[in-house]
Amino acid sequence: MENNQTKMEQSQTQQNPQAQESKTDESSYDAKDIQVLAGLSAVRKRPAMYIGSTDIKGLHHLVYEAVDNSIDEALAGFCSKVCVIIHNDGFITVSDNGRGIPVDIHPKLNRSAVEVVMTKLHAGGKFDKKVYKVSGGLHGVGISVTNALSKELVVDVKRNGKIYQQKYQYGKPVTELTIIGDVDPKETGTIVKFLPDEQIFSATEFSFEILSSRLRELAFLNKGVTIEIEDERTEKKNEFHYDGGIISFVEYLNKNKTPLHKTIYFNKGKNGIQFEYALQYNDGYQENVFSFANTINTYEGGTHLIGFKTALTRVMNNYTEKNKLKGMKLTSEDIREGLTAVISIKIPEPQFEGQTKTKLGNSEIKGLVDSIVNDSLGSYLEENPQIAKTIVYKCINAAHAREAAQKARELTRRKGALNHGSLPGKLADCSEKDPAKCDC
Ligand code: 0RA
Repeated sequence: MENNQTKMEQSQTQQNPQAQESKTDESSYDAKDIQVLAGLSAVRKRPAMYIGSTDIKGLHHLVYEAVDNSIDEALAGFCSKVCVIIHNDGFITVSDNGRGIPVDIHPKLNRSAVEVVMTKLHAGGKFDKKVYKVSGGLHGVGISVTNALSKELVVDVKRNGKIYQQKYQYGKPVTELTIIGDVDPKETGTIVKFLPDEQIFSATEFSFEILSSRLRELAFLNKGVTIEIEDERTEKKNEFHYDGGIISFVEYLNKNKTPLHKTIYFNKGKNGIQFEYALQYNDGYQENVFSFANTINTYEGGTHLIGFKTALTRVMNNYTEKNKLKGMKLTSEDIREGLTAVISIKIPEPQFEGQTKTKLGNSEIKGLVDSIVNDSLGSYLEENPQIAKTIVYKCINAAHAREAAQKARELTRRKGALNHGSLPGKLADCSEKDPAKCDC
């Protein structure tokens, strides 16, 4: 091994004099060993920096990081099924029928690609520079973080008609990558089984419900992929598969409501960015808009959501004006009453901001989404006047209700001002501005 390494370094140096420079950080055996271990100990020292927290939420992130690798393999077109099994003994398994992590020796790092993926921060799908990692955990840190925060982890790879296995503890390999059996050469995939480190996490029990709801979301966002979850503790099982993608998502969200029209859906690509949205109004008053960036639920919104809302408001007002349906201006809130929508964007370099890193920050996205929605929804309304009218009347109704509510509020306030002096005993105390004098 050591000899090979030296030869390889020499030939690299001969071919490319600049390689000398990177020799110490990437290709020298000792240096890269230290680099990997430094990465892992950084994760163990400050786990929250990598998975958000060390509570129940962080615990489940370990699973999402593993699942995201399988989803990426599915998005690349090589995997159709992902399975999660919660075991009785605290272990959890994530498996897929993808190509299997490559088992050959990574030329620069002189170790198997399996080991690199499992131990190197950010090593995830970066092998192939042409395809960017689309799905990504909270911070897209990769499965090595799951490994670093696990007391034990076993990876099995089915590839080339063999089953390869390597075991780790606290992220460090404790065995070589070893062939443990044969398999039909057509059968390929990756199986990762791990036990979270109870010294790191304040909670170590996986929740079937929490995992199910995220896996269902992932199945909606990655149409055609089958995602299964099984709980050996309770024998509960779920299987998620949606050929309709986010159209199915919207219909799922509206399942207990009365929809006013068939779901509107568009999917557009521009400059390596893919944006899709699905929307359907129901006869209720709630706004139910979910936004995702690279399959991450952007609870705090961001530029994609702003672009979508801005365009939606403009398109509806333009249509209303153009068709002389009503003289009044519809506010963005009027337009989102009874609206159920899912928007999903996939971009090469997402910037996540905000308190929980769930706000998309990329500034160029706002205009791009705005223009896609403006054009596609604008034409859709022109081509589907019946649906357009249904939606616009719903929005006008909301505007009337808003104005009526505003008037009622003003009236109540005026009355309230007149009555203020006559509040009885205890309640009157509550109107005191100085908290020291207030006993409620
Ligand atoms: C690196 C390169 C390739 C696949 C993967 C990683 C991979 C990683 C994981 C983790 C869980 N499941 C996975 N499936 C695939 C490309 C493989 C090739 O070129 O054959």
